[in-house]
Amino acid sequence: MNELKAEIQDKIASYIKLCKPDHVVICNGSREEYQGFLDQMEKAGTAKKLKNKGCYYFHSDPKDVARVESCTFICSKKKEDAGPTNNHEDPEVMKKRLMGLFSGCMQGRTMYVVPYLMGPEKNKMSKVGIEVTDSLYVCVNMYIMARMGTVALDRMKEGRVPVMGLHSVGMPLVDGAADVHWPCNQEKVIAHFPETKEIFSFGSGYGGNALLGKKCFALRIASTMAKEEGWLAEHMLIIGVTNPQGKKKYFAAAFPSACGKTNLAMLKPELPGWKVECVGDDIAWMKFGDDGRLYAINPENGFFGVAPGTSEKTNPYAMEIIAEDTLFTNVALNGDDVWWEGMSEEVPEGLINWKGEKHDKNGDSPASHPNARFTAPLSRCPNIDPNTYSERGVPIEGIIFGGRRASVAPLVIEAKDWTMGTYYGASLCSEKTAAAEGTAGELRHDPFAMLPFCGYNMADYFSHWLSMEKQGRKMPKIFSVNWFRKDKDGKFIWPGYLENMHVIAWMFASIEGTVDQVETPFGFLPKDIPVDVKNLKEILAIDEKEYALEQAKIKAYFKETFGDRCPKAFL
Ligand code: TSX
Ligand code: MN
Repeated sequence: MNELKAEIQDKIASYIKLCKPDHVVICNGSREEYQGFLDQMEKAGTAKKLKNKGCYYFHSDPKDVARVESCTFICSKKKEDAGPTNNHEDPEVMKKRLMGLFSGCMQGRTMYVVPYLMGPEKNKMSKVGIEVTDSLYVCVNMYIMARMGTVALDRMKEGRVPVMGLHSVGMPLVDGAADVHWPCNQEKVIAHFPETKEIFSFGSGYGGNALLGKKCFALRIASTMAKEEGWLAEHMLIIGVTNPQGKKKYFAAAFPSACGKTNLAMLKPELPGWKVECVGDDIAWMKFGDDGRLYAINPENGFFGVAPGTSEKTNPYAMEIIAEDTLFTNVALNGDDVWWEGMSEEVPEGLINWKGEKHDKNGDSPASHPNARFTAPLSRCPNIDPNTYSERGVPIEGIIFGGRRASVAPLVIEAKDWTMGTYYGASLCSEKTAAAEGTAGELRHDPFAMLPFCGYNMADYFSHWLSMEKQGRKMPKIFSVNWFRKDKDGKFIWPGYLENMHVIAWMFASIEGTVDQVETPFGFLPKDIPVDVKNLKEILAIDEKEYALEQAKIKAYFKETFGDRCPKAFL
């Protein structure tokens, strides 16, 4: 730490003075340190060692189970710079509130200083951060999800400036008070300062609220950096696809939640001769190279995936990944093993649910929390792409936007140009499923699947995407897909899962220029996809009248939400 620039040391000293921890530990990111942290938590009873090698179980406070969007703020000087889709707070007002919350918040606890690198060690796009936290759970998860310790400190010594983040669970232990198994605070604040590139997170120990390298840095802060520096920070998976002739192309894809993004990232194709390899399942940083091609990296070093629904059938590679060296949070316990809804048809006897109680098989509540997670190293992925750690990144030739749509949206449609493709991204939406929240079938807009993750005005983000097209650049082709069309009886028409390979193969061939297409005003449709699916014709075509009507609704949403700041090309 002593080798670090004075400003960084001063900042950490100011965090110490504010939070008043009993001890301070600078993390080196070694395997031994990681194991030591796990042993410490096992001893304290906050982690349970599982049957499988290197696997541990954690469960949270029932009031701290997911990201808290209503407590997430973009603190830019001007409200318009946060835009209509973000919560905004004045930086001075928020700093004052934070000083109050963080004051003495680490008494009786240890402060861990976690230096980390987002992106492969040798890649120029990679960036450094420091997360200061009072949570060991955060430290072990950061060890898996980012490159932690010396590798990041070395970059900082070379002069790279870290994004600073201060995190506290918000439960000081005063007068020798005993700790609880999952400390947190009723009051939660996740505050981002895009102008000074700082993050403050208070009150939650869970996932995206607490692992600051992920959503806070790699999406919200990185998207503002990307705007300033002319690149893209996106909520996208990255896959490499090889055809039977041995030709390879990379795709990046954005889906709103509950569309099976992780399943697609780990696709195990059954189409003869085709290969899919995984670079990442959640975040892509992309930048045009000197050769005019768009290069992408996965800034993360692990998977923080939703466990329920993951099985040998839906995602065989994920099941292999989580067999060792994996941390589980809020899943059900099956003896010294884990279980979740969807893992097997049969519910095992004698489960302990995610709250730590005996599971009632005949009751209404699930054994695992619907947002239960696995944290596993990227390197455990059986189909990890060999270029995942490359110096250049991987060249993206196709960008995919997908939504969950029972009607209107076809299986796949290709944009005629970059502007139309950008419009596809901006129009991303899923249908509301629960009848409780508004009308089922009503559209829930989630532009670029970035609604909770864009660190600045979403309308400016649209303009930034449009501005990516320049002379001499080889623009990727852009596609929109929908695995979720239903027939008159409410049954899914497309089999999905492994069969999605047929759609990827069609997109691949389209980039090669070797498929027949049908031109419509809204993009190019496949003339045919060689696969035996009942009612296939119904999802390959669009009803132009119905489609035009929906476009009018989407444009009305743009106008109403973004007003004059919305790019004219979209209206
Ligand atoms: O992940 C999914 N994918 C992508 C896979 C690479 N899911 C799960 C979504 C929730 C996370 C899907 N669900 C997919 C899909 O392509 N398609 C569907 C809808 C569907 C569900 C079941 C069947 C068919 C389609 N089949 C039977 O029930 C037999
Ligand atoms: Mn995500």
